[in-house]
Order: sequence, then C-alpha cells, then structure tokens
Amino acid sequence: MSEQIGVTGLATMGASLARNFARHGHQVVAHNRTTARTDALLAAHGGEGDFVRAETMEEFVAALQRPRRVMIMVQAGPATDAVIDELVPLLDEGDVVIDGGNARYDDTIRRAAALSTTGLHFVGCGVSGGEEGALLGPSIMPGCSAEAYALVGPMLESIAAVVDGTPCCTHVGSDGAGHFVKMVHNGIEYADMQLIAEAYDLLRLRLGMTPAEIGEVFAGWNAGDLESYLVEITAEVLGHVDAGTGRPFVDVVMDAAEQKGTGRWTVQSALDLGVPVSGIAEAVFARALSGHAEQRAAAQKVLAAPAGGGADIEDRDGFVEAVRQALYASKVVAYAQGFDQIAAGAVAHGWSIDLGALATIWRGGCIIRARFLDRIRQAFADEPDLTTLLTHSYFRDAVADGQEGWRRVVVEAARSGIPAPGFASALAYYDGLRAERSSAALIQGLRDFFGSHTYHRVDRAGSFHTLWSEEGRREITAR
Ligand code: NBP
Repeated sequence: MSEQIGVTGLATMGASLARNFARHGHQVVAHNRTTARTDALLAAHGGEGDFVRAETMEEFVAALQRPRRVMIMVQAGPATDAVIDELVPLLDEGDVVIDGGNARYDDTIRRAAALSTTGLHFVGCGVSGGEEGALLGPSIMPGCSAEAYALVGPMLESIAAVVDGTPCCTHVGSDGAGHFVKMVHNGIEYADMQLIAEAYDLLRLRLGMTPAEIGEVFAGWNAGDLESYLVEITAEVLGHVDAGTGRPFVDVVMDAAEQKGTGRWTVQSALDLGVPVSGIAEAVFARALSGHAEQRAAAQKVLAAPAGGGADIEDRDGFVEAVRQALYASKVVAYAQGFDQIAAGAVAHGWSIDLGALATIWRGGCIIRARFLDRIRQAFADEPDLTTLLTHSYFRDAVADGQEGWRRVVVEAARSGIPAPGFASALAYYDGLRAERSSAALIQGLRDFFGSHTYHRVDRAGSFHTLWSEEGRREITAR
C-alpha cells in the first residue's frame, strides 16, 4: 500500500514520523513553519523515500490529493490551534486532519467538534515511543470516527511497531479517546519510572550497592517477568559513567525530576472521575517534591532520621529479591489503576474502548512496552468484564507470591527512612481493596455528625441520620 500524507511540524517527532512514512513507501509532503527545518530534513534524509518540499501552507495543501491527509506534529496547545486555524480554510470537505501531538484530550474533543461543522475529519492521535519509536515504529492511538479511521488507519498501521504480526495501532474510540489513553499511558509511565527509581534507591542506600552493580541487577530482572523497555534502559543508564568526571552518570545528574504535564493531567482527570490512581499520583507528587530544592535543603538540616534504622541486612540476596517482588507487585497495581481510569473515562465520555486491544498495542513501540502487557492482553481476553486486573488469576497469584517481599521492602523503607511512596501506596491500595470492612464506616459517621450528611446501614435499605445533639441520639430515616 502506498499513499500520500502531508506532515506539518518537522521537529524531533514530526521529522521522524515523516521519514517513517517515506520509508514505508508513502509519498510525504513535508512542511514546517520555519522552512530551514524542512530543508534540513530533506538534505539529510530526502533519499530515504518520496518527499515533496512545501514552503508555504498553501503549497503544502495544494500538493496533496483529495481526500487530503494532513498530520500536525507541532507543540501541543496554542500552536496546534494556530496550525488548525491556518489549515482549515485551505482544506475541503472530507479531508482528514490528524493531530499527532500530545494534546489534552478535552482540547481534542473541542477541536473534533469544531472541525465536524466544517465537514473535515479530525483524528486525535496519541503517538508514543519518542524519537526512535516515531522513526522505527511507534505505538499509535487514534481517536476518530470509523469513517476517518478507514481513510487513515491503514497508513498509520503501516508505520506502527509490530508485535507477533499485529501492528501497534488500533482505532481506540471517537474524538478524544486516543489522546485520553495516551495521557493515561504517560501517567502509567510516570508510575513505572517512580517504582524503578525507588527500587534503585533502596538497593543503593540499604545494601550500599554501586550504580553499576544495581544496573546488573536490573539487567538480570529484564530477563524475567519484569522484562520491559524501561527496566532495560535503567540497566543502561545505571551502567553509564560520566566521561568528564569518571563518576557514575546518575551521580552527576541533578536529583530534581521535571515534567511536561501528562502525568499531572492524568491525575487531574482521575480526580474528576473518582478513580484512585494512587501510583500515578505518588509519582507526580514525588517529582514535585524532588524539585522543591529550598524546602529540601532546609529540611535536611533539621528533620531527624529514624534512630537505629540502618542495621546491616545480612540476607542481601533475599533483600534484592524482595525489592524485585515489590517492584513487580506495585507495577501490577499501577497498571490496574491506569486501566480502571481508562474504563471510567470511556463510560464518562461514551467511548467504546477495548482494553485488551489497548494492552495489545502497548506491547511494542511505546515507552511502557513490556512482556507484562501481553499478560494484560491475555487477562482481558480471558475475562472481558474483569472488574480489576488484580483479580485475574495470573496477577492475583503473582502478587500473592510476591507479597511477603513487598511487605518486607515497605517495612524496611519506613524503618530506615528511605522514601518509597510508590511501593507503600500500592500496598495500601492492595490492602484497601481486599479489606472486608473499610474504615470508611467511621468517616460516614463523622460526616453525619458534623454535617448531617446521612449514611446507609448494612442491615436495612434507605438513608439514615442520627440526631447527634439530642439525648438518646435517635436515628431517623433521612429524605
Ligand atoms: P516540539 O513540541 O518541540 O514543537 C516544535 C514544532 O512546533 C516545530 O515544528 C515548530 O515550528 C512548531 N511550532 C510551534 Br513551537 N509553534 C508553532 C506555530 N504557532 N505554528 C506552526 N508551528 C509551530 O516538537 P516535538 O518534540 O517534535 O513534538 C511534536 C509533538 O509531538 C508535540 O505535541 C509533542 O508533545 C508530541 N510528542 C513528543 C514526543 C517526544 O518524545 N518528543 C513524544 C510523543 C509526542 P518551528 O520549527 O517553526 O519553530
């Protein structure tokens, strides 16, 4: 299949995607606001395929055959709106505009609605995999109508990563569905990296291992159930030595994690949906804490460490294995929470999202690609109505098998004063989920006491209120 596509926005991602399309035999009409970028792309890679150079937006649109397919790869936010505003008057009914940037899903819903009034199709397309993925095969999450997918789906599938013969691209749902799942994908990525960082910190501070030694541990883990891109590159980063100083690379990097926003958006959306994504939230907050340099400097001087928390761990191999178990179990929780959020978002926005298909397209191309995703795909294939991944037999048993190690790590972290918010909150979520009675009954009692908020009883239907200030504290049926 050889088709034609226009790509506008030729920075890191756009240039790589344009090359990917060209390498797959598609003709690429290339455009960028600053023409120097277009020329640089064509000078360096023009020989890789059939490129057409466009200097102006008018030239760009004129070079495309109808129905035109235009992919926008510019900075998310106002820049995307500016490009859409410039494009729309030049396009014709039936043309397709694909936004491959990291747009907020609510912006995508707004843009899809606006463009539908002009007769244009709009595809809010999540693209994961960074520069390398964009070039060699990303995971692609398009949100659009079935009609629009028929026009662009095959082309997108042709450049996506492929796992077991299946392209990592699926029609996720309508309008904002693609960007919504890309957002949650990034949120899960935050949680995954936080857990990896906690595992590293515990091995370093509790066992005194060097970064290179820990890198070898991660390389070993990558040969097992934890096999994933992020664990693989953790081994690489930890093994890297800074050329200038000869010190481990990780020791010369400032310990303040930055963020572009998708993790924060995920948590904001989860709060609105009422879905506890504690793993992602802890990861976002841990990054925020890492960046509060002044507070950290002030606290370091005065806040007490635990007394006697640092006794040597004799069973070193056992502790390394416990950290592996904590990492795996906490990861299961973070993914279960992320999939819960996608399910809730689908209900709230009327999207029909196939969670198993999503796990399938995240097996390759994207940053969270992992052997683990195949387990998730299988879980949804076994039980399409699974209420939480944690109850599927594979994950239930995997977490049960690792829970002693997980608990040991959380206790050890607390006792020795090493922050492990990801491991600890995942364990609290697990225990909260399996608790027969939750402490929320008391919260309901307190709410009724101070605010007459009423409560339900375990033994009778209806809403009740206790007259707390009356002698005898009579219970009445509430409206
Ligand atoms: P950037 O996000 O750095 O954006 C640079 C591009 O936006 C350039 O082509 C620039 O044109 C163009 N642009 C801007 Br800024 N304002 C514009 C305007 N008002 N009108 C027209 N063009 C404008 O590029 P990127 O890192 O390649 O990312 C592209 C998109 O892909 C973003 O939405 C990003 O969030 C998303 N994404 C990035 C990654 C990644 O790993 N980097 C992964 C997945 C998705 P100029 O050359 O004329 O300044």
